[in-house]
Amino acid sequence: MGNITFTMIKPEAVASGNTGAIFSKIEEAGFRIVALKKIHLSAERAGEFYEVHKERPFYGELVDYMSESPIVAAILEKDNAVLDFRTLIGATNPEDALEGTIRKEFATSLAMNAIHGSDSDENANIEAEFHFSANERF
Ligand code: FUP
Repeated sequence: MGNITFTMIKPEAVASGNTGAIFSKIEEAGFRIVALKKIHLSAERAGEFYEVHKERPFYGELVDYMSESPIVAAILEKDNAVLDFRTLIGATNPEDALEGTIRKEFATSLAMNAIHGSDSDENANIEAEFHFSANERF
């Protein structure tokens, strides 16, 4: 069993029909899907998820955006999952994302950057537990 990371396909990428294409890239890169679901976050749940950014100027916009329509959440497993997944998705701002990364191909702006990836093993576990119970993981 490798390490885990947590991801969300964000509202604009789900709404534009790119969920399957993004998961193809994720599986081709060697990640195993441990848990998967489509959910519409309430503003309260989205706010809780991004609590670390509460004082940042973009927090309100981020919460509105993440709760505007459904997301697809997943737990992924692979050796070195957190860092390898951050490499696969690319820089937070799609203008800085390298060719071949998910954000380069699917993100539309810094705010609407198509996908989330945990930034540490500790946060991967916190975020996975935020969205999935033990009996939803396989
Ligand atoms: P990342 O770890 O790459 O998801 O990026 P951050 O945790 O720094 O930011 C979380 C989300 O806030 C980003 F995915 C997009 C949004 N954001 C903005 O809208 N404006 C900013 O200046 C920075 C981040």
